[in-house]
Amino acid sequence: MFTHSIVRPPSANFAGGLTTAGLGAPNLEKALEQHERYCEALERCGLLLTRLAPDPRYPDSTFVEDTAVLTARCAVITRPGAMSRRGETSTVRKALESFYGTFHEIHAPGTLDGGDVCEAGEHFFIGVSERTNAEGARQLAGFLSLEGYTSSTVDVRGIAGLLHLKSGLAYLGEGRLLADEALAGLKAISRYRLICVEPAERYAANCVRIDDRLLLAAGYPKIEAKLRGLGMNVIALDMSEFRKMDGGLSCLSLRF
Ligand code: CIR
Repeated sequence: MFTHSIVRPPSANFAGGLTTAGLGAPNLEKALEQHERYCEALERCGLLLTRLAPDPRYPDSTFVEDTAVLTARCAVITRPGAMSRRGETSTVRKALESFYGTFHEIHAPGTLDGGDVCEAGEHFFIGVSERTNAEGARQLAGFLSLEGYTSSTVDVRGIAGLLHLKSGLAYLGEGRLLADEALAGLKAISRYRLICVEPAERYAANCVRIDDRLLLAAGYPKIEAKLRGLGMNVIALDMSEFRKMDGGLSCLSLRF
């Protein structure tokens, strides 16, 4: 059960971050508004927020999820795959020091983005992607094993349009995974109950479950109806400005 979350609003130069979306430049005012709604939703789920100050040194730093992997027993500080994002980890680590006693850290030549790590109870799926290399995945698997967790790697490099594993995969609890159709055939996830997201709605595959609530991107009616039909308590959030910067819903927060 999560009790806390770390968030950081986009900085004034948010539009200068990395993107491949081709959806145009984000509107900062709208992004700040959407971020605030997102924070309110986390609070509605009962989480206590640590709000970091915007950091204009790193235009992508609102995507805090990529800087750490948080488990009930330890925090792992990542080494982001994009050079322009490497420095984002230090302020997040500082904020985590008041909550965690055990830290591990990904070291060179390993790279790992938190967006590639999907926690499913005591098991973790680790994506190998354009950002997370095999060495980063190996180091994380070692740390998780030390702490008593299991893990498996999922290579998403061949899947067009998926920046991170979690761009297309989310754990919904009770053995259920929400998955982009392109991931559905993978052996690594075959023993889970899959709820597939069709290509037109693939952005919504990145969602966040907090206890009995599900934070989902707004504007994807088929998957929203399907999840509501399964009894999920959906909170739909407009993510349009973050999508323009390749950001999914989960990447705006660290939850622990
Ligand atoms: C990047 O390319 O690194 C950012 N513009 C987006 C990061 C999104 N992170 C995530 O989905 N975990």
